[in-house]
Amino acid sequence: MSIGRGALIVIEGVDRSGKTTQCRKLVKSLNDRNIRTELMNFPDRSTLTGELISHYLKDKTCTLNDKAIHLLFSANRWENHDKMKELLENGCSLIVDRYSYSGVAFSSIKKNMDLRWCLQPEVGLIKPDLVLLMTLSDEVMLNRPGFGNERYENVEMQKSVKEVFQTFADNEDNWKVINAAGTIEAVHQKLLREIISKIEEIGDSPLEKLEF
Ligand code: FDM
Repeated sequence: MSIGRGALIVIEGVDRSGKTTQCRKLVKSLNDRNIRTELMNFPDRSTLTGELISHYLKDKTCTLNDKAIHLLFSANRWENHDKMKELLENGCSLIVDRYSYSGVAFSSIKKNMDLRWCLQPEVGLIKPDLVLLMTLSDEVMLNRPGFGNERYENVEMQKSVKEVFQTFADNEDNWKVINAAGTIEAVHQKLLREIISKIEEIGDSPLEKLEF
């Protein structure tokens, strides 16, 4: 398929919804169809801010002001902004495992954190062409194999994050909800269909910036 610019596709969802597995499969399927695609994920732990973030997530005794860690997650995206723009402008699509919306969701549910404040550092980043929200009922989410050991990997936090994601899905024009309860292959096919149709639709339209 020949396209102008690449598409920015973001996959969001709670832990255990299968995001990471699906992102990898999507990149492979798109490349197999000659749609040049790369995988990215946030937080990108390979950068300087990513190392700090990874330390914060792994070491629950690490105390860091909630606004400071929020800005670090955002800075981690800004660090990758120019590279993303260049790849997209050169016709490479990106499948991104978490983006600004995870940033806003995980921070804004904390005590004394204001949603509007959390949105601001994200303004101006590249707006995804499509955000696919992988949803699971609480029941299915709780029956999937256990959480890891990092900060935020607990049921209460995941339930609250799920609500913020749903609010985005209800209000943002670029969101689509995908039920993640099926088999890996069935969910993959649903996601792939949405992405291919979006890539066909965007053609050479200019990249847009996030605004809230
Ligand atoms: N997370 C992720 C945030 O709190 N803010 C962000 O901006 C992003 C991108 O980091 F609990 C949280 C979500 C998750 C944790 O993410 C690590 P991965 O996908 O499990 O590595």
